[in-house]
Amino acid sequence: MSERKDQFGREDSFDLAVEEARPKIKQPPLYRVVLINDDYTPMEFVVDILETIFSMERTRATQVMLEVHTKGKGVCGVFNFEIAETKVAQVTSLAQQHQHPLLCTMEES
Ligand code: TYC
Repeated sequence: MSERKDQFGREDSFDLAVEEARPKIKQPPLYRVVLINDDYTPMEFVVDILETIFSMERTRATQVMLEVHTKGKGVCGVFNFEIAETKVAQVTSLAQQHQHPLLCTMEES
């Protein structure tokens, strides 16, 4: 046993086993970025958005656009909060610049 003196000169033992609390760690939440259908945004514009902002190949971008067009909404990708928020802002800004009513939102996945 190791004997040492504490700050008041008392003998004390310092061999207590102290277990550190396990850090409570959790995976950060992920968010689906979703496109909403409307009657006015041109199909070509939506395909361009999916290619440029979501890095999709043209074939995939066309599939996703058609899914949104026929089902009302569709997922463009799943990202952490900051990236999802940035993509939504980029889509919204481009749609506004071109005066299209295209809506893009995010939902926790
Ligand atoms: N429905 C639009 C049209 O017929 C195309 C479209 C697809 C619009 C997807 C929005 O998120 C959207 N021109």
